[in-house]
Amino acid sequence: MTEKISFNNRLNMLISNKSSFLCIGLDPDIDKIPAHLKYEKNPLNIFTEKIIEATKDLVVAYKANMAFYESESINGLETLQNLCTLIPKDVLLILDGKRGDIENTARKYVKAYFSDMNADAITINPYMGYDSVKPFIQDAQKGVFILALTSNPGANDFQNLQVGKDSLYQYVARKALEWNKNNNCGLVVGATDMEGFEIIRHTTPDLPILVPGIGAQGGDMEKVIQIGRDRAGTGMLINIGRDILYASDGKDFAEKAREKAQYYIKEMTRLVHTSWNYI
Ligand code: OMP
Repeated sequence: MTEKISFNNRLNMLISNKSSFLCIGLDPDIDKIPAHLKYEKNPLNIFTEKIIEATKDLVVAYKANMAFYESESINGLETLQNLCTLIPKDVLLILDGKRGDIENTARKYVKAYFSDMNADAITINPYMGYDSVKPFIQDAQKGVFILALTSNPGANDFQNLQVGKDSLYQYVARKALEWNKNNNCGLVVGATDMEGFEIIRHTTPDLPILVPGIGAQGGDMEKVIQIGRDRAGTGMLINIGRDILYASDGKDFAEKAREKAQYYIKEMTRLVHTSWNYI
């Protein structure tokens, strides 16, 4: 019988055991994958398989962004289904769909992602409120990462608005704390607004944070390592997509992706040792 452990505890155990925060973003773009693969029946699938094969012993998690699969019709959906079977037991699979809908619909997402595809966690958009989030957080073993402060320019349109004394993103972070009764809620906080990041970390000292924005989007990894960890020195996944996936556009793409992933892990370890835990 497998031991039941909450998503957040499992995540933190894996981070500790692997001494790494690396989450590779599986965002395979048909226009960016190496040219020699384009003659294959399903180029996306081969690319995804090779990247997973080359990096699966290095990562804590993969985050597969649904858009890159859904945009390739049947080939994309087959690739997504296949990739869900390729993830080792000691690696987490996060499906990134940023879902959020009425409860009746949310239950269908739960079935699709948590039961059928066996993902460990998903990203959700909290805009529709608690009843839209509730179905995703019933099973303690399955986690959610709730959008709080995103890395895109439009983050400023709503997320920085004042709600009483808080910014909206801080209010969302407080809500996530309230919803974390099963120890399976985390937040998405981009690496592009470090002031906001720090406020969120102080508001929720122990919630896991999924951090996009390092690599292609130019986020500051040193600062993220300095302020992003929880009080135990865990509680954070740093997602890197394009900078690893497209490390080479030649036949050595998987090997080069592995080297890039190794570079990031080394860099994370170095920064952990040269920075101090801020909380
Ligand atoms: P790279 O910029 O290629 O490393 O990929 C970033 C990934 O994180 C993409 O899948 C984005 O859709 C996603 N993302 C952001 O870039 N910014 C955010 O604020 C939130 C996400 C996300 O929820 O994953």
